[in-house]
Amino acid sequence: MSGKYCSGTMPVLQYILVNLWLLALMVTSFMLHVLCKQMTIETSQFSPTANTNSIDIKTSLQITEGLQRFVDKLPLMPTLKGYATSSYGKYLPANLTIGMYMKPWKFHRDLPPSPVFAFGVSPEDATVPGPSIVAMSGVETYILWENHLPDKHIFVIDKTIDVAKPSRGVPTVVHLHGAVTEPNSDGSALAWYTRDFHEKGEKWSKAVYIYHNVMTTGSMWYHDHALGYTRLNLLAGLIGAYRIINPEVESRFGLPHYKFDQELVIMDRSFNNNGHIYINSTGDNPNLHPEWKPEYFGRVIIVNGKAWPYMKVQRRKYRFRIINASNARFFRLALNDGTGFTQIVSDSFYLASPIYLTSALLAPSETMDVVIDFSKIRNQSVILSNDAPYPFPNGDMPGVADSNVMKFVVARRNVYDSACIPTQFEPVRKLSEEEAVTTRNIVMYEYDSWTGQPTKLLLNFANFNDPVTEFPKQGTTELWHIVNITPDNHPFHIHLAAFQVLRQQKLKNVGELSKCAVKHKGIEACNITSYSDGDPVGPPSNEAGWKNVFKMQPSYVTSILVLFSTIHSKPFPFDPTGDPGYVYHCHILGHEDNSMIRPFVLVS
Ligand SMILES: *[C@@H]1O[C@H](CO)[C@@H](O)[C@H](O)[C@H]1NC(C)=O
Ligand SMILES: *[C@@H]1O[C@H](CO)[C@@H](O)[C@H](O)[C@H]1NC(C)=O
Ligand SMILES: *[C@@H]1O[C@H](CO)[C@@H](O)[C@H](O)[C@H]1NC(C)=O
Ligand SMILES: *[C@@H]1O[C@H](CO)[C@@H](O)[C@H](O)[C@H]1NC(C)=O
Ligand SMILES: *[C@@H]1O[C@H](CO)[C@@H](O)[C@H](O)[C@H]1NC(C)=O
Ligand SMILES: [Cu+2]
Repeated sequence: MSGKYCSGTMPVLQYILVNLWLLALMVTSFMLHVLCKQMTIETSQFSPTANTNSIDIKTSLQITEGLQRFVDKLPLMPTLKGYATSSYGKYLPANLTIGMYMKPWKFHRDLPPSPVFAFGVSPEDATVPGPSIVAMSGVETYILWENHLPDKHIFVIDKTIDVAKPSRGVPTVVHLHGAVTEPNSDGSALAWYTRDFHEKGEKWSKAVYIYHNVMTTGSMWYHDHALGYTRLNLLAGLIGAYRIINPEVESRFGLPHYKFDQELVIMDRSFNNNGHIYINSTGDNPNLHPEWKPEYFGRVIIVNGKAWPYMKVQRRKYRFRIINASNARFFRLALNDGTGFTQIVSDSFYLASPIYLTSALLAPSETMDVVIDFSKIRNQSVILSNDAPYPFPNGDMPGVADSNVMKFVVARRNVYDSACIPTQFEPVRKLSEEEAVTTRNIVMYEYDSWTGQPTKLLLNFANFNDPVTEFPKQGTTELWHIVNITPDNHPFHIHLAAFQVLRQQKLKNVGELSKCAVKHKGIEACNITSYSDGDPVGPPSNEAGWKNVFKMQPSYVTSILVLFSTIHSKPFPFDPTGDPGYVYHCHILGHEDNSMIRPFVLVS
């Protein structure tokens, strides 16, 4: 059944093992049940300090450090089917209505409920993250995204950046990250709307979005993208997972599926002692921007809406679709006993072949599918940990709180596991530099105040609302050089198009290059070659295939080949040209909001 791809157990042996397992299951299930129950009774008498309303970082951290880890069970988000099935077994398009609601949410057993913005089919069903949408490859999903949010936001809004300005209400617009979507359904930052479509942005054109689900398979996520609000709307909870399935392709791979295939949506948050999500709402340059800060880091790691949860797992393989939904925190994930795992998907795309890793670096908004084989774990539990500095790569090391992500409680006995990790997936067609019809330079630049605090970050020295400068021709490949002369690593994301990383070239004399770039408002006049430091390097092997986000290292020029068609070079099943176009941007949300985001418009 899993054919030539599979490197698992032999079929006859499998058959015997299945039968043995079924027998063993009947005998031991009751025992296991009792055992598991015992294992999860972890005692903790922590209770939060008296409920005052003081919004002060010390108290917030106190709560954070005092919260007991691994006491809440990992929630599995509700799933919504984005397709229907006819009586003949044919897959048909489906219509969904998903609302955005304000509601209380328990992030931890010992935290009071936090006001959040949550996606769901009703206020009662709304969750953080929102429901996981399961779409069928090649079958359209129509979604009416309804805004039911109140007049006032739960966070302070900074009106001094380029921001949606309704007279009241919370502006939102939904973008499906990694999707191949028509411009009018892509969630343009200017297509925002408030409750009941009362007020709308200048590029709003329709209420029901269409997702063509053209990709063969994919793990993606949906989130808010409203102008100048993205960082705050995501912080409030407007995030959810979305996957495109393809039974025909995936049954050949034989990977873990059904309940052994789960999303892990990871984010970081801090809390006040009254349970409210804490954000320091004084800007770094308050005279210029009263609230805006370039990054947000929380000290509590939240997985599927719970702080440091635990998950009981069987001693077998599981597939996890990990989505980094944090604002600015990078995660370098590892199992704390040194056991490795196998990465199979990077940013929605299967790798050409799986890669065994002992740790993996995930930037904000990046997604990664891994298989963890818990039969390899010797202990009864293992912790998924994080050791990425924040800001990445030169910031502080995480402490005891944020170095823990979640805990897997592993059952004692081995079970029969029919899932396997194939030795190869589909070959990835390598784009070549020769096929690029256009070359573009994109300079990442950070403006600082006299105190050295960032005041805004730009791409090519242009604001979001400056005229469009990129008009790629649909069906073509382009070579983009991303020149990062800021001190930060920026996860660079392009809507619609997938890309491949060609090379990363280190730069020297960046101060001088920076002066030249500022003087000419671009680097065309600066002879970038003369700033090369050493030989270029390729992407890491687990990022050598298709990508929709790539981490642009500071003082590097990273060259990528961008394909403006589907990855199988088929035309888009919709008109990708025209208004409101698409965007490319940094996925650190504070950067994107001010204003590391630029439009591009496809032409035919
Ligand atoms: C979805 O909605 C469209 C109209 O927006 C309608 O034509 C279609 O029949 C609906 N499909 C389903 C499966 O309800
Ligand atoms: C909030 O941020 C401001 C500006 O960076 C800083 O001066 C202040 O100390 C911060 N407040 C707390 C409680 O950390
Ligand atoms: C998540 O994304 C943020 C922002 O890009 C990044 O800083 C962080 O390292 C990422 N975490 C993981 C686990 O990838
Ligand atoms: C297994 O658990 C024990 C006790 O918690 C711990 O001391 C030991 O380091 C663990 N072993 C591994 C390989 O993680
Ligand atoms: C750019 O710099 C390189 C390396 O220093 C040099 O070989 C080349 O001639 C320069 N090109 C121009 C146009 O000045
Ligand atoms: Cu950035």
